[in-house]
Amino acid sequence: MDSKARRYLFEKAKEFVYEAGQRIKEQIDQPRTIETKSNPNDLVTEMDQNTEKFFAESIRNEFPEHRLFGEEGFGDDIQDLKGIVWIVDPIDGTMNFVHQKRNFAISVGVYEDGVGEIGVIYDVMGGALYSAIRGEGAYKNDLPLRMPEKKRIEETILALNTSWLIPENPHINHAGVAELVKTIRSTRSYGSAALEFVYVAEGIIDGYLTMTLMPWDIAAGKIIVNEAGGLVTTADGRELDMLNKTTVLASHIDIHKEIVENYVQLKTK
Ligand code: 2AM
Ligand code: CA
Repeated sequence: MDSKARRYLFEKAKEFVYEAGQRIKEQIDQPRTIETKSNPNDLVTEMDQNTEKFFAESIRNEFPEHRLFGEEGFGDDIQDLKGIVWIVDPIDGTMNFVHQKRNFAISVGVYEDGVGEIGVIYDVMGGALYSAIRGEGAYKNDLPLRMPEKKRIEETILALNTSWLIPENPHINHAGVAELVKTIRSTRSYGSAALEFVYVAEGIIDGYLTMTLMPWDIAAGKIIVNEAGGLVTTADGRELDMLNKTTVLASHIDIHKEIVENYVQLKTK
């Protein structure tokens, strides 16, 4: 895709995201229909579904040759990333959406032949639109995002769920995570992967370590963190798989290798 086509796609992605966000805001205080998916804490509402339907209709109208890879199943059956694929999470942080009515995001990544071209993450209630075009930098609204020049592990704030500190967790050796928590300055848990990515890009936290994300949780965030100068891999330092469930370490470049080599021991290794 040439730069003009990419710019047009970017403008359309932002237009869809703003409109979807407006619809969510208008209905934020309406009663919710809440169902559960993979487990009793994996929530979905009619708003997640309606928002994804809106993206499916908008993309099919404007770009009939593009495909949609969405969390709620209104997209295409995606087995590969050939051509242009929109990877969409209509509401990232559904638990926050339901319980807190804030701290959730719409996440849209556009990939061409597997390469991330455009990332848009909208903090709907906070009113911040984070975005990036490959090679053109990352932005929060109109302000360029740049991570700090240098970062030492002792001065790191890391986004992390406490579940990785429970010995029985099936993914990571909890003792390594506990050592990491003791070493760094502090942890945070925001409950929305998309927001955790953009906070890394913004430099208000320095890393995000997690074990079970899906492509729609990470597609846009990866592009935005990369464009802000950060590194995004699996928790053991490999390239991300944008088709399957994955571990993730998104962080400042100075601390990435140290976290992978000294603290992460995956149980599946
Ligand atoms: P969601 O709200 O779109 O489901 C919470 O720590 C973060 O992890 C959220 O971004 C949430 O996205 C994501 N998440 C929660 N359960 C998940 C699951 N079973 N698989 C993948 N991602 C999940
Ligand atoms: Ca979601």
